Amino acid sequence: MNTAPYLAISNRLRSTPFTHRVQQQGATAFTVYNHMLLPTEFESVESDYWHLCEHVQVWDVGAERQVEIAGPDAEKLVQWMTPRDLSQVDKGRCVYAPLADEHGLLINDPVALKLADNHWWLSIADSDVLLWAKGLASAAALDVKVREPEVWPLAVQGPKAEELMVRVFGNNIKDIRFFRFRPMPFNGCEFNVARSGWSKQGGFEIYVDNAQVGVELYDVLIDAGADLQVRAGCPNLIERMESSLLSFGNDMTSQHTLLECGLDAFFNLEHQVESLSGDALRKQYSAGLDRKLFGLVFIASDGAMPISTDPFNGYVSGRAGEILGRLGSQVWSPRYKHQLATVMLEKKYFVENSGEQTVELQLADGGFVNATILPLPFNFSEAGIEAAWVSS
Ligand code: THG
Repeated sequence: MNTAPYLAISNRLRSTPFTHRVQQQGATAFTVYNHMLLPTEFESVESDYWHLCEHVQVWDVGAERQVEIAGPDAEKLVQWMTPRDLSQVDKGRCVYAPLADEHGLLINDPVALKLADNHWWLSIADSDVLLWAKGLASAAALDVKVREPEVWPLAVQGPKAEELMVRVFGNNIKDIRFFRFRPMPFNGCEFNVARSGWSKQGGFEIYVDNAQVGVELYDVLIDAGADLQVRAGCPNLIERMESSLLSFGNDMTSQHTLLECGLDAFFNLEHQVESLSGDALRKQYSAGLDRKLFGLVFIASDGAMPISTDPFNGYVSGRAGEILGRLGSQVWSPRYKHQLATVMLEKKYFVENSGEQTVELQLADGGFVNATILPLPFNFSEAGIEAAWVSS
C-alpha cells in the first residue's frame, strides 16, 4: 500500500496552544518550524489563497518564536547581530532586521520588536537564534538575559482583518500604524498587538503570552468573524511568492550572505554601526557578488513542477546540464498565470541592473522552458504580466 508518510509528533516537536483548534478546523498539512508545528494548508493552497485575498483568516504562527534579549547590554547585542541601524528605533516599533555573522552569512531574518530601552524581542524565522545569541553573550561576557519566553503570535490577515480586530479589541486598533505595536487588553490580559504579518493583504499580529486566554481569544475571533467568513488559515505559499516575501531556509539560507539574498535595503553601507557583519558586507559590496537571488517567471505545461533536476541539492540546470543556481521556492500563480520561482543565480547567468534577461531551464520531466529573470521584489506590471483579478 502506498500511503503518504506522516509526521510523528512528540514533545520535542512542539505544539502551540492553538494546534488542537487548527486540527479541528481542517489543517491538512503541517511543517516543522523552530522545532514547532506550523500549519501550511487547509482546503488547498489555491483555495486558501483566494480566501485570504478576499476575506480574513486567523493564523497560528506560534512557531515564530520570540528570542528575548534584556539587560544593560541588550542594545549592544542586538545591534551586533544585525547590520541594520537600530539607533533611531523607538519603543513600540517593529523592524525587519536580518541577522548575519562575521562573514556576512545569514543567520535568520526576524522582525525585531523594541519593548523598552534594552529590552527586545526577535520574532524569528526557522533557525536557532536562541543558541547564537546565548553564545555571543557568553563569549563576550555581556550583561544580558537571553531566553525564549512562552509567546505564541496569532496573526489576523486579509482585507477584513481590521474590521474583525475592531470588533474584538475596539476602535483603538485603527490607531496602530504599520509595523508599530501596543499592548491591548483582552479578558484580563494585555497582549502586544502589531499591524504586521507575513502577507501583503493587511492585518495584525497578536503576541499571545497566556495560553488559556489565548485560546479564548482565538475562539472569540472565529465567532466574531462568522459573517466576515473568517477561517483558520496559515502563511500561504502563493500569496507570499506573489508578494515577494522571502522565506529563510527556502529562498535564502545560512550558505548565502545578506547581499546575495538581496537584502541590501536593510544594510546601511555608510553608517558605521557596531555589527558583526558590517566589514564583511562592505568588502563584498565593493568586490561584487558571485551569485544573487532573482525571481524567475515562466509558462510551462503541468509537467513544469518541479523545475529542479537535482532534488537533493535543489539545483536548477540549463540546456547542457550546467548548474545555474539553487532553487528557492516555486509555485503556480493563479492570478498572474505564470510559474513563479526564486533562484540563487550564479554570476555568469545574469548582468546586474540590465534590461530583460532570460535563461533556458531544464525541467525535472526532461523538457525545457525559457524563463524570464526578474529582480526581486517581483514587479509584474513592469514585466508585462497582467493580473487576473477574479478567482477561478
Ligand atoms: N511576523 C512575525 N515574525 C516573523 C514573521 C512575521 N518571523 C519569521 C518571518 N515572518 C520573518 N520574515 C519576515 C519577512 C518579511 C516581513 C516580515 C517578516 C515583512 N516585510 C515587510 C515588507 O516586505 O513589506 C516590511 C519590511 C520593512 O520594510 O521593514 O513584513 O511575519 N511576528
